[in-house]
Amino acid sequence: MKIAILHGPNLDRLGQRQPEVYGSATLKDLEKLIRAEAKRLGFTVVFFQSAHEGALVDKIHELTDRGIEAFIVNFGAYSHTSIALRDALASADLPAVEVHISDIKQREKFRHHSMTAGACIAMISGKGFPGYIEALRILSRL
Ligand code: CA2
Repeated sequence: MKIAILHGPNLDRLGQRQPEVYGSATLKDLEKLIRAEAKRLGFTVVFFQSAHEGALVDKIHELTDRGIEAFIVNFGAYSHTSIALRDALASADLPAVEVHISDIKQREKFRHHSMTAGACIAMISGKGFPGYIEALRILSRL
């Protein structure tokens, strides 16, 4: 299975600030962890991060047209607001799992709802980096 892991704004800053919320490891460390588990499961993974909503929309369409088979997404703050990203995932019509490193339900009220999770088969929140491993395993069972 070919899976794309998409990250939204500020996630490229992981490990640099707020370690009490997001831990002290970097996005590169996270990619390494995901790659190792993906290899065990026989998955091919591609990574993309952008601070731009439209760039994420374009990437979902581009990857879909090139035959990607599933998505793992953490759109960061856009998760809470973006109908465009939700529509892009829905139009791809592929299994997607949303991951949040922090527990969005235990944080500020404006983070409690995810707009984009409605286009996903599952949402994992508050489990740190292992949440991405859980997402891979969910996809491996499909
Ligand atoms: O918990 C998550 O994974 C979030 O998607 C992270 C987003 C946040 O807006 C969501 O509500 C929950 C923000 C990522 C910001 O990452 C930072 C990394 C280093 C320093 C500061 C922020």
